[in-house]
Parts: sequence; C-alpha cells; structure tokens
Amino acid sequence: MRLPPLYAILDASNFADAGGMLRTAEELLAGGCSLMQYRNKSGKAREMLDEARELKGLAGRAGMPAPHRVRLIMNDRADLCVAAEFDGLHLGQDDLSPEAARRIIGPDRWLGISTHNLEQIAEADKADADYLAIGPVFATASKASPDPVVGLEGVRRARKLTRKPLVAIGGITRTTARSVIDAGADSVAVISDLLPDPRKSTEEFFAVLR
Ligand code: 3NM
Repeated sequence: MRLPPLYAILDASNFADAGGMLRTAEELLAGGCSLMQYRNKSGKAREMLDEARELKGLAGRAGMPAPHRVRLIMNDRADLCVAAEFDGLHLGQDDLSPEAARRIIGPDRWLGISTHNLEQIAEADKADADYLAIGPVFATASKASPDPVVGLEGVRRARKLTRKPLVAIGGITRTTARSVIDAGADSVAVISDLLPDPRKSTEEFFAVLR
C-alpha cells in the first residue's frame, strides 16, 4: 500500500454537530484530500455509526477512480469500521491488539498502529499492520494526555526501524510538514491545522508536500 502525503483526521470534538463535520469533510475532499480518519473518543456507538455512514456516502460521491479513491479510516473501533464499510482501522496502544482487530476487519482493510517511542515502533513493526504512526512529533493540544514529544529526530529514528509506511502526527502544520516528510515520514496526519479553512489549508499542505 502507498499512503498519500496528507492524512486528515476529523475529530468529532471539534464540531458542534455532524453537519459541521461533514461540511469540513466536503472541503477536505474538494482540496484533494484522499485519506481521512474519523475519530470520536466520546460518542455513542449508534451516533458514531450514523456519522461514519454519512462520511462514507460523501467519500463515495467524491467519485475518484481507484487508486485515487478516497479511503476512510475508523479510529479505535473495529466493529464500526466494518459496520460502516470503512477502508481501514487505526489502533492506539490501549486498543485491541492488531491480531484481534485483524480477525474482525479481515485481511484486506488497512490497519494502522499508533506508536510513541522506539520500543513501540519496533514492536508494531512485527505486527500484522499496514502502516505505523509515530508521535507526537511536536506539542499538540488535540489529544488528551499526549506522550512526550519525539521531534524530527524521533521521526528519523522511527524511519530506520521499519520499512512499513510511516505516518507522523502531532502538532504538524503547513509550516512544518515538509521537514517532517524530509525526516522520513511518508505522510503527515493533521487535525487542527486543517480546520480554519479546510479546503484552502488542504491545498496549502499539498503545495508544500508535493
Ligand atoms: N495522536 P494536531 S498526536 C490524535 O501522538 C493524535 O499519537 C497523536 O492533532 C499521537 O494535528 C494527536 O491538532 C493529535 O496536533 C494530532
């Protein structure tokens, strides 16, 4: 698999309602974003499934042919990933094990794992995961109790420990994205710096990432 250089994360906590999130998703798609994660740390399963299905409908209507089609990743919840027919699942260190998640999502969906230090990278590298994430690269206000910042040096070291596609996350902006890719990441995952004007921000990310 090959990751696009921009991985947008839609965190439900940033939106007053599902409509706000969907409008942002539409703008991200219009800006050319082809990989989006739905993250909802406090929602009820039923609401999450409804929102995820709406996202799925939007992404389908974006109508890009493979291999450029939009891919949707569910955070944490293997059950909702399958129920909403998402393309992949992203697991944190405290979520299901990759093996358990794989049994639920099947062999074909993408499986990503968050890591926060070199031991976790080495461990996740051995797991049945399609990509690994390392972070937080920089300070972030978007995550409760973030792990210590790993910096660009952490990305460089992670790159040396795995051949799996590597996503960098945490405090990454249009100003720093290029340096993160140059440190060895294949993709940058972003929440806040896409929010002010999602279409324009997406285009500006691509302008520095291409
Ligand atoms: N995971 P922003 S940092 C969701 O370190 C998340 O694994 C992280 O948001 C990790 O782009 C983070 O606003 C927050 O900093 C990313």
